[in-house]
Amino acid sequence: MADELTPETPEEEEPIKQRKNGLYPGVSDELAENMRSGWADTEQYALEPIAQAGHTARRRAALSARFPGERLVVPAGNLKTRSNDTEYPFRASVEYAYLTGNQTEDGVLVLEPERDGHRATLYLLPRSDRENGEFWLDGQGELWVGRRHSLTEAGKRYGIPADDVRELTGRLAEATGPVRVVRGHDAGIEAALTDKVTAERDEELRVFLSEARLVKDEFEVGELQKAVDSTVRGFEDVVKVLDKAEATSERYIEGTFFLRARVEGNDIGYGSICAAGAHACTLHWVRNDGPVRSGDLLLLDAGVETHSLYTADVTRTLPISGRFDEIQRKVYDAVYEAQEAGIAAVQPGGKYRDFHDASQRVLAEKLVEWGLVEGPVARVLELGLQRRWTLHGTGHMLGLDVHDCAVARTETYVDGTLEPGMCLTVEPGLYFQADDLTVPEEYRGIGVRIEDDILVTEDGNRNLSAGLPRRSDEVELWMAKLKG
Ligand SMILES: [Mn+2]
Repeated sequence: MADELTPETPEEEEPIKQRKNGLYPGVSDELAENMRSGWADTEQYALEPIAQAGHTARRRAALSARFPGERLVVPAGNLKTRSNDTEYPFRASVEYAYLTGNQTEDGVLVLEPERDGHRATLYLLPRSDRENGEFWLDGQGELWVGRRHSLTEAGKRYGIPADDVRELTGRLAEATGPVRVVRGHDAGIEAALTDKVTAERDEELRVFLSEARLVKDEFEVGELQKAVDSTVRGFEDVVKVLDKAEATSERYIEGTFFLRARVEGNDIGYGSICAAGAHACTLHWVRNDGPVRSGDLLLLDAGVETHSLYTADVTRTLPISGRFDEIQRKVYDAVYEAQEAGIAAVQPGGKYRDFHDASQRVLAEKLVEWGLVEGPVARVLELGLQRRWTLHGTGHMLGLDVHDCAVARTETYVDGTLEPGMCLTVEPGLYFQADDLTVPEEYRGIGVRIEDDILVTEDGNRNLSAGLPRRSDEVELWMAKLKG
């Protein structure tokens, strides 16, 4: 005899799915019947398209024109397990977000070739069926994860007709004709296409979508500005609580910035680097568990990501006490001068490499002037000797990824020409490791980076992050005002 928690399930009936956490070990027929009905119609009949719907349509049109007659498959990706039955927060693939504006896990954009262009379909999980119990008994049921758009609603919202994603792998397996898929996001979709695609042709699709993002449209520029504006407020938040950070650790800074990112945006765009003292010399210091001491510098490299997934990428190096000491100011002012030279070199029609070369030249000059490396400067630059202390490239494209357009070809990016609408960081730095015996002791443990987000315009550039002061005396004034 079965107890009431484990009812016998007749063979002919679909067995009830059990959640992994075992909250529903069994369900009586009466309860199952009860749960089917008594729910209001919540269909949203008057939905407006998302703000960027016109832009995503233009982006899909450019993609369609590049690959006529081919079926193109762009997955959003799936949830990734963090441990046992918990998952990392989901972030849609940039290719999918760029082309649809949608961010739903397991979503797939498919462009079907037609005689003229392509027909786009957004494949999504529809609303939960209340009849078969999936609404409340399945882990993906809306009762557990929240209401989804109906397919009709999604179609209106994103300006793309939507269909049931559970039908897609079958359709792809049966489909004929040339097809390409953006790899690395959805193993199930790739498995359905395995006999039909090649790595080389798929890579061409990925490269195209990376290069398409080099020049930002009006919507994207607006989002980047929003991301930067929130980031500016996040930096102000941090300065206001430096005394609390001193009483605790770098984690207080990380948490303070994260609060701003989550309240105003979607998230942080990358792990915040909250590096006090010599930690500033560790380029990707994200452990953020060190002490914050008055008299040291704080290198804060952080960016808010907007709800549409565009991120800022800003760095300031701040004196925790509010005042730079002599050697800190000397290093800081050199980096500032290098950044000024770099920003001035961001010009439409100019070479992408120009801003890097301009910044590196200034830094090499300073290192020679200070007697840390033997000149002349031309020799230092030719042999790259300054790199012991400059360490990294001077910037990168910015957008949906913090290091955006990463698979663009060298000739269109690193060896390319700047165009209006491109957005990049200019972020020179000088880093003297605590154990660097080639420099006088007073330099050791000082790391300085200044990073701004620069938009190439028709007649020059615009610093999107000009809301944060950069010159050393202006930084001190700004901090004094915020600390009160
Ligand atoms: Mn950066």
